[in-house]
Amino acid sequence: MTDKIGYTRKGDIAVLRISNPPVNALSHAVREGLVAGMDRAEADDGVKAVVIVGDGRAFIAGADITEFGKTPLEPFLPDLCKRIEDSPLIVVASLHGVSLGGGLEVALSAHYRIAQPSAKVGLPEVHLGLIPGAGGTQRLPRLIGVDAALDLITTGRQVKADEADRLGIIDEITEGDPGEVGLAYAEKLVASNAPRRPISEMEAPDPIDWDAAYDGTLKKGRGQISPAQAVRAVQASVELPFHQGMQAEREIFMDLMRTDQRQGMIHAFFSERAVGNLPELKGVEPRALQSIGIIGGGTMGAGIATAALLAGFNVVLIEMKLDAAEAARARISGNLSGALKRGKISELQFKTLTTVALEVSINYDSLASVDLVIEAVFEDMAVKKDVFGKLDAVCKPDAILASNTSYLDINEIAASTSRPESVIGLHFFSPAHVMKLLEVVVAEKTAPDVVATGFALGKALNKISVRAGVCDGFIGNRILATYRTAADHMVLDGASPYQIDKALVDFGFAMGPFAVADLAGLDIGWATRKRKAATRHAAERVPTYPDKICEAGNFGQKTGKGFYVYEAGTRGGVPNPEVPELIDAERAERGITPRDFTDAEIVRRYMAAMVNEAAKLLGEGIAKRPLDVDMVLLFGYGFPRYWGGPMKWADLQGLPALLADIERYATEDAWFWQPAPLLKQLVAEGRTFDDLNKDAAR
Ligand code: 3H9
Repeated sequence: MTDKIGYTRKGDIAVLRISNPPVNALSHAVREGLVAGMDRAEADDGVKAVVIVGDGRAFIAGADITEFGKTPLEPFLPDLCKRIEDSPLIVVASLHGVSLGGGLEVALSAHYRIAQPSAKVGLPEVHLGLIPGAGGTQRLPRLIGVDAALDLITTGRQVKADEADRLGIIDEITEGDPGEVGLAYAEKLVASNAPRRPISEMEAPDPIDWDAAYDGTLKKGRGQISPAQAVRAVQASVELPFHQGMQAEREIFMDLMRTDQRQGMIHAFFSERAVGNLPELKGVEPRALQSIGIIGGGTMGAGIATAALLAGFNVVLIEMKLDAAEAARARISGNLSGALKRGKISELQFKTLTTVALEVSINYDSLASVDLVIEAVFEDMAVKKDVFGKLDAVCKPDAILASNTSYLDINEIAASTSRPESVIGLHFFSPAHVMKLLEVVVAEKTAPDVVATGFALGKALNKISVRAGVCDGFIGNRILATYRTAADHMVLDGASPYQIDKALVDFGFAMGPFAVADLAGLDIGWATRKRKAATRHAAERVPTYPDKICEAGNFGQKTGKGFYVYEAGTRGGVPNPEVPELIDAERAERGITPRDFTDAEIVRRYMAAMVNEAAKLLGEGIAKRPLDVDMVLLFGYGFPRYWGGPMKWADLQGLPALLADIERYATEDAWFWQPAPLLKQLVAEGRTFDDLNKDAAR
């Protein structure tokens, strides 16, 4: 026995209690302890049944992810599951909290399962680039059939106890202490002479059209391979005897363990948790937050208001005129009725949120007692300064004043108030009640407790909050501007916007950059180009054909035409035939002979531009850690999760080769392709971006 497993006996029942905080992951010592516990129970005279139960907040959250990539140590998890299932004693798993991955697989190797009403079960391995590797793909289909098992395994979704009961995953739901409930259930089973019930001995389920299921799953995965591989493993459960199916599962599991996708997804898992954990905020208490003011009730302001209301804050929204204020209220109600329809809030909550919790006003005095104000008005420094001046005058002294600007200088905004230490950037992404990313922009004088409050707000709103420093575009939009420029250059040199979009969607992005531009509105890029024209370096290559699209009144989806043409009632657009003509004309004007680009070259240049700019940001301290950049791109820019983020992607490709490519591109355009000093340094030292993440965690 190890100290991770407690052994107690009551009558003829032995109880094995797992104690491996925080979530009882199946670390080596837990696996060893469970095997030893089974040995002891079987040797313990008179014991007829074993109850396995978890201490703390979960039964078992799965295999210990921190052990992945290291040499596996015996006993392996599939062997532990076999050891449990093969026991001559009756084995009961008593589930509470979550039973995920290997946790559910342990439960499936028990002969009976009882659960708390609040328990959740699932096989989320696909989210880590894996498949269940301890019999989940072999036992679950035998227990609940192929269709239901494939649904759970290929989506990784968690199901609550009632659904798990309906599906037949668990046998009983009983509220109470999991140890006692499990014990009582085991006593009942023993008293009624219930048989052992090994799932491996159950009949194989009926087959389905495996190739169709595989193809459909592969397509849905948008480049992610593990869900489709899970189909093949489930197929083995139908076509092979149990022990051979287990071998097939193990082979697929081990193959996936060696993939970049597994590394990328596990990087994403840990980074998602590390991103809000800033060394500079250790021991810093956030300010109290109950009520939030919002200036501006357009799409962004209304989205932020919706998110804040759903998180339980009182909201005071300020607009300039009464009709605009009422329009803002209508927008928020519209957003909230979406939440009502999806069952996220009740009718009563909807009523409370749209009336009691929300105040819409045209008078800044209504903000006198709010704890934090988020300004979401027009992107113009003079307008922002005017708003901040008014806020500074009416808000209580310790109220935090935040700007949702996406590129303006927060230092300058802060300097226009009497409380620069209480000014911060909170950059939401539209629609703000849906998008997960929040950039917390820390200005020169922002106080640590104000930064901590920004992060506390992000957490309350269920966002992934990332610390950013002040620069034009902060982390996300500054990097976007650069990789978008790389795409623009490729168009000038011979690629079409449509080939570029397709190559990047095939790489795994949710959308390509030109489709994104159409969605955001082409007028935004147009305004940025005009704004930057005065300070532009002579060597910068900026295409003019997109200006011509805008001059004709075509701003993308909202006008029905941009890079694509959008027919009413259809999703997505078809290429706008006018665009290639405009591009041809510009190439002719510039004397460019177009050349072909392969899809691989498109991806390589686009990604190289992204990584190089990110490395510059890191070198400047705008982003503190590579993982911060990764999370911005993952949660705000549709970057494929299975690559872990651009910095993880770069590590996986190898930094020396990437730097060599950037230096080669620089022979064509030395201005744009200036290698980031940090990238050169890492290559010289033989280090990776992930090494910098590790340095930061020390
Ligand atoms: C698997 O089982 C493979 C098998 O099929 C086959 C094997 C052969 N391991 O998320 P939280 C840590 S694959 C190690 O903040 P919450 C987590 O990093 C596994 N550590 O809390 C964090 O650490 P820190 C399949 C883990 O309440 C702390 O626990 N299982 C593991 O919001 C708290 O986590 C999964 O994929 C783990 N398995 O959510 C489940 N899980 O405090 C993955 C968590 O230092 N886990 N930690 O930052 C989750 O989904 C959530 O963590 C959970 C709790 C729902 C459990």
